Amino acid sequence: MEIWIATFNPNKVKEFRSLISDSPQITSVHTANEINGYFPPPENGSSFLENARIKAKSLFAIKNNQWVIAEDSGLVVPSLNGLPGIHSARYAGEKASDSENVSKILKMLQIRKVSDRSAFFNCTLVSYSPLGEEFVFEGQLMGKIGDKPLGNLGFGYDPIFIPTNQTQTLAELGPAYKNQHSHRAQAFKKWIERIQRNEQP
Ligand code: ITT
Repeated sequence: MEIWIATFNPNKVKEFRSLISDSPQITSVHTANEINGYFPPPENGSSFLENARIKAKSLFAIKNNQWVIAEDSGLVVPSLNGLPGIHSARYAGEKASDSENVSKILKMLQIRKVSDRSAFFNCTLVSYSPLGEEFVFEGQLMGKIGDKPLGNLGFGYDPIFIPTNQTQTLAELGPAYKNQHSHRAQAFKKWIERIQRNEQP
């Protein structure tokens, strides 16, 4: 089975490839940036689901005889009214770097004198089968925001996110931990289980 992943984020691609390496039924993996002249659609939805669907539909319009998957993900901090949420990639500005986004979270928590630093990562995955059936799965990783960035093994907000029952950030825990527990891993594993059931006679 061949799949196409509708993402331009190389860190997501790396994590998906690692998750897929445990799934022998997936024989080849392609990503949106292999398609000449294909640009990411504007993510103007108002939820993770809407944005994931926009990305999946846009790639499926071109690859409509293949399995397509897309996901929209982000960090949700309830004490900051759910921000950055669907704005995670661009929280500190249109072209913001990961470290600028991280600094903005730490600054907002400080300015607002927030004592409850609990947070979670969300991943909403939307997939289309070659027949056009839609599948939606979600994964969440609960935790809290640390006091300062620590570790260099991840991307995005990993250096400030400490999962529940852990003392280190995701960027210290590294890919083996994320592969097992992350929001993306949970959503992907639900998808692959569902697809396997579909394939059984
Ligand atoms: P695509 O839309 O091309 O997939 P993107 O980076 O724009 O790439 P999103 O719109 O889904 O993707 O935004 C996700 C952002 O949320 C991402 O850029 C990170 O800042 C953050 N994020 C998502 N998953 C994360 C993870 O596992 N670790 C750290 N930060 C994460």
